Amino acid sequence: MSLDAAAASLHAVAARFATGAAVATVEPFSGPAGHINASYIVSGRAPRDRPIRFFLQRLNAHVFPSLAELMENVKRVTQHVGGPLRLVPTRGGDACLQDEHGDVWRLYDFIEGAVTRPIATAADAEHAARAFGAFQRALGDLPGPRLHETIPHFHDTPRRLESFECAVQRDAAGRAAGARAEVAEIRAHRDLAAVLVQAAAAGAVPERVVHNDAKLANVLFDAASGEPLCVVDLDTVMPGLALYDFGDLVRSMATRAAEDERDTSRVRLEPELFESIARGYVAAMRELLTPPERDLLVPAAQVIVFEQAVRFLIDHLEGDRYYRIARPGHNLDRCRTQLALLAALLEQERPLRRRITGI
Ligand code: GN1
Ligand code: MG
Repeated sequence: MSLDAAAASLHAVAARFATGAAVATVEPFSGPAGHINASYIVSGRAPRDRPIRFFLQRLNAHVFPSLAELMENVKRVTQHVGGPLRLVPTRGGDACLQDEHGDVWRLYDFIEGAVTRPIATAADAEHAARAFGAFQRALGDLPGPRLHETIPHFHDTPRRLESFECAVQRDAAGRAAGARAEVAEIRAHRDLAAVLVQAAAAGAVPERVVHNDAKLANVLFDAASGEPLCVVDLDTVMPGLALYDFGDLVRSMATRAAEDERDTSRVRLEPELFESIARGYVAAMRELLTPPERDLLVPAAQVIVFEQAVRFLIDHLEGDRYYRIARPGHNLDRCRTQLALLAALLEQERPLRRRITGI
């Protein structure tokens, strides 16, 4: 498709939503928009010539088996939680639309004056952890039916490990030899995989509606006040364990290194950041958090970081088909960062546990 044709079809997609505005431009979103969907900013004019913007996304049909079910979840969750994250329906009243190529699109109000944080300060970490805790709390009384599993077995770490062994055997992109050290390191930590699924199977920790991608980049902060505005990226909100979200909070905020830092010597675990995360999360969850969940907070961080290392390495071995990359070896760098963080979480387990006891 030529550039002009591409622009015209984006424009046509945006015009099919009930924005109440005349669409002027649709441009690729330049901010951090995740590794999975494609995001655009729609600018237009509302009545009385007021400028107005929207956030348009083309959903990734390779990653999510049923986009209709996914959108059913997102609609229910945004309506139940309230706040600034609002879907704009199509002119026909649907939550999303399918274009003539079969691509599925959704539109949100653009949240003006919001920023994400690439790296957390202690205050950000506490705020973001509180926001995710409050999100889980808000969804504690979501009326039935049970939400759809938008990606089945999403945090089934043992299953991820099996896929990893298959990816190593198949070596589809011919990269296994170049990742020998990482493959060995993952195998050395394989016992971690069962920790959370076993706790769940034994009935020690309850199923809840959780976010499942509780990373720092998925919290919008008010640019002026620094307060969190809302959590975003609700594609994986579904039944799961509170501990999955706590694990991702630690994964994304307890270090000042970026997820794709190339220099792993910079991937340090900051105990004060960890403590801020735990304080914010525990404060927001209050009595909802059971003693067994509390006991598993540190192991959960280890498991989720391990799982993410596994997932990045699978994608590297399979030729970067899942996560969008910006450079060769990107997923291998991401895997190494997770492994460095995992090593620190294992080494500092006792002092981290003490910090939780002190909260
Ligand atoms: C993906 O969509 P995005 O970039 O926020 C992924 C998460 C990973 C995360 C790692 C549906 O999230 O599970 O933890 O990348 N989402 C999906 O940064 O696989
Ligand atoms: Mg996502």
